[in-house]
Amino acid sequence: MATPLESWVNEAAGLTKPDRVVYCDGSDSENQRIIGEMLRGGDSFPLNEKTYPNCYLHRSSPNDVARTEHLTFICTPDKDDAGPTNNWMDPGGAKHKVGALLDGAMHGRTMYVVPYIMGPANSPLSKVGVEVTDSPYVVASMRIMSRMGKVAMDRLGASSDFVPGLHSLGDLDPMRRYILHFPQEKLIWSVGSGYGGNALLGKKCFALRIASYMAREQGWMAEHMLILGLESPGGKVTYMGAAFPSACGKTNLAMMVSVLENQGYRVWTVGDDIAWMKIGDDGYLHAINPEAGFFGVAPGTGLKTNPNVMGALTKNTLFTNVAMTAQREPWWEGFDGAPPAGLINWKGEPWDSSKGPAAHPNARYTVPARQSPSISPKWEAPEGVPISAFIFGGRFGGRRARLAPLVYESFDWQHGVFVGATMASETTAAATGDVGVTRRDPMAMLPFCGYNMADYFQHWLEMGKKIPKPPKIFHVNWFRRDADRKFLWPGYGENVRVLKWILERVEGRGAAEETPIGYVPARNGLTLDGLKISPQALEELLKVNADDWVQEMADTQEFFDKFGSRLPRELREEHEKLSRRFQRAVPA
Ligand code: GTP
Ligand code: SPV
Ligand code: MN
Repeated sequence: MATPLESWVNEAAGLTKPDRVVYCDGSDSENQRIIGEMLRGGDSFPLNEKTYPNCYLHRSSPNDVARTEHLTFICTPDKDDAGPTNNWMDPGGAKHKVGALLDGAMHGRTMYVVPYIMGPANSPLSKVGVEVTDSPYVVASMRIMSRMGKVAMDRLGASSDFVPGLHSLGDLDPMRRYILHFPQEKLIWSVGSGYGGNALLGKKCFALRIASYMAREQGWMAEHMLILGLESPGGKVTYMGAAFPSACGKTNLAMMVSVLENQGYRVWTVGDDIAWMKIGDDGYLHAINPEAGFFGVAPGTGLKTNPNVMGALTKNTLFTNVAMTAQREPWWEGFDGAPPAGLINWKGEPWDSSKGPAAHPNARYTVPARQSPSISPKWEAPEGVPISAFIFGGRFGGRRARLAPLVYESFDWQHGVFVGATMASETTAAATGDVGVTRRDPMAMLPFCGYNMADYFQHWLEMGKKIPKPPKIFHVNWFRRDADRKFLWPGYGENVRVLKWILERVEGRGAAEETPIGYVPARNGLTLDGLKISPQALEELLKVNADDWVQEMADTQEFFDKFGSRLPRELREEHEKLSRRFQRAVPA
């Protein structure tokens, strides 16, 4: 008798018609064969074996360098269950249309069957997925990003409790590219892309879109959040989850080298992108990182801004769409210093400055998490880590660049949900389309929520009532600019100063000042020793401009109206409370 896994694989093979089917066990010898296949494909290259052992450069198709949100669909029988922020297709229609593209798509190719666990192998919070794919690059990436192969087979056994994902490169034509999610069936189909979140189906497709749907059904949370532990003098570690939209600083914050290390404040990395959280026996929300690796943005990450990341990347790393030096070493804008002579750009051409950036702005590294010098001793704890604070944030342009102060604390959980729900951020190179356009991105989940966002808000509100010791909720803005458009805050390792204030607020200390939007640090609240920042810049960073917020509240109204009567009443209530607080603060 075939197991449920085998039955599904046979069905997928029947549709895509590969020449052969290979079940992956995750072993080193198998990995060597997969890498060999990847190199034979012609778009991957070994890097310098002395300085970057077991590292490879992969160049994806130039039209396939980022997630494609307009080609990503939630397929539910009722369109309203996908909601106004998702693209929707009827499940039957979607299978008919995309089934035609998958029909025979693997002809002449190998179908790899990749069983994987999202989460530590021995954690009750973890879940099994199975991806079939015709891309050896995807297999090699999944081996870094998840617990893959035998360990997953052992956990699954003959059970049908797994999330199947069918992936084919197809012909890589964006006209024939679809990323489909069937949340009720817990099924994923992806065709026409070999890049990142479109193709490594355990990440955004399963761990966020399908998992967010499961989480609401089952009373837990799947969030686009890094997880970090802040160690304070004496060795106590306080865990925080932070949701920033794509390419807005999660990996960098999670792996930060603290400038306050000599005072005993140090950051430990549990996860850099996704958190699965469940209420623990101790009343805290406990988080695990479902991933085993980091798929991080390369440009802007350098020896000065983030030595921890750079230290992790010198072995066993796959680089995608970075530039390569004459010594066959990876390079990108922000690496360290000026571009070296003899660079080959991400497209494989000799580079000069007339050709634009040498690395693609969404160039990435795929690295095992355990290689980070900052990896937390608790990063694979089966029970997860207790979360004391949630932090929302983003990258802001235009008027918004001076809207949110460097940091503020919400009044309570319900207000915190409002703060997350009304988040906005600039679009980045992580997805195709215009960069720098400010849009609403609630809880950084706009591209990743597998169901109606209004119901997602409701789920957050309900979780708040159920968690005996709920995290306090904060909002940060590392990207506030002055009149000359220069960043007012140095960011990166200096962000620990803000984390320290957050920790103090969690512990009921920390000097704060009440404003209509929440608590901001009092003038003496932030630890600023050793930082050169002018009193004016600090004033500007912490300012709450009433005029800007009045405009913001009108925008919020418009955004909320999209959800009609499905929007939770509590969010309208918070909106009204906010405007009353401003009226009180600035009497007409
Ligand atoms: P995804 O993997 O797409 O979800 O992105 P992410 O949120 O992990 O973003 P990441 O940390 O990779 O940062 C993306 C970009 O923001 C990089 O170019 C960083 O250099 C830049 N960045 C990160 N942190 C800071 C900061 O504190 N200040 C400034 N100015 N830039 C930052
Ligand atoms: C993001 O875009 O939020 C990422 C990168 O983490 S990707 O895996 O491509 O979605
Ligand atoms: Mn992400």
